[in-house]
Amino acid sequence: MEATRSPSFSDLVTMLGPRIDAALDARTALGDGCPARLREALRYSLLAPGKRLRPMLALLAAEACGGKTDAAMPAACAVEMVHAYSLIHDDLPAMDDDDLRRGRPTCHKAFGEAVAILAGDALLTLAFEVLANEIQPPSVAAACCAALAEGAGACNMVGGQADDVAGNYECGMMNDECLSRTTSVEGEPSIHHSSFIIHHSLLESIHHRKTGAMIQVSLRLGGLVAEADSEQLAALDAYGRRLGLAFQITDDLLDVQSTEADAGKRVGKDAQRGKLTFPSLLGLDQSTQYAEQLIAEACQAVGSFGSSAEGLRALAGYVLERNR
Ligand code: GRG
Repeated sequence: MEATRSPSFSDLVTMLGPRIDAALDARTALGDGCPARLREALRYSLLAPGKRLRPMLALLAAEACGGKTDAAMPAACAVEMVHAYSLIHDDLPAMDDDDLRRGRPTCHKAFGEAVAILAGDALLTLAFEVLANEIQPPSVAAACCAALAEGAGACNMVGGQADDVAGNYECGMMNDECLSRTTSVEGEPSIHHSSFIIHHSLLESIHHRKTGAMIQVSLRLGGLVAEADSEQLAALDAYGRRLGLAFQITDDLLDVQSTEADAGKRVGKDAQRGKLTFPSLLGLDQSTQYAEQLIAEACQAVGSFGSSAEGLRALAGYVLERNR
């Protein structure tokens, strides 16, 4: 980091992006048993020009907690591998049915559905292989595997996706199970009588699980590698929870306001499908204000780290400004 001024997001991308890409490249050379087409497909999606936010969060969290970014690189690779798998599967005809991702044809468009499903499966399993083999000491590797499994699993990313796919945003489709696991940002119980609050809480619950949990676990892995104490981990969690929600709000806003060329993926699909989103619930201005409030709170949450969290603050600022 430069001593004279705080890094901007583009400084972070310049410093960390090529290191992350090289680390992902090296870990997907894969041995003789891997069919060439499977290797090609998983590398096609993983190495495509994504923003690398989750790996950056893992590295920056390690740095904030006094650790070395080199030590956190396997964790950074693991979260990007899980993220890339989730994008490949999300784009499949059975889910979001998308043709464009990261500015390129989606994996199944380029390689066919069967290879795309298997490329996602391979990335998911490779993530855990990388953590188990490369994180030291073994007790920290085990903690990282458990945390990533929890963040990516049935109660978080997969569960949020399942509710999303099932259309469980609709009031009429909400059942007791859905309501009982609905929580607010502060984690308070939220069985409310107002339909607005129910919709708002349910929307946050789905997005927290589908998108936010992977953002939160990226930070947690960085903290675990740096052997952060429980206070530091709690601060990273608080930052991540708010960043994840703000990230989703800006994703919803981009779906309304961006172009396919800028976003590198199809836009306008939420409205087309009549999906409940932050802009449809709160309107554009209030959604923007809410995202700004969450980012301010996220930055406050890591205030106690001082200058070692400059990178986390720069990344939080970028989430508000991003155009893709
Ligand atoms: C298939 C189990 C399973 C889960 C899918 C990631 C996901 C869950 C769905 C993607 C749908 C989507 C567009 C969600 C909104 C937020 C999100 C995850 C956007 C994509 O992440 P970015 O913007 O993408 O960080 P890049 O390509 O930059 O890495």
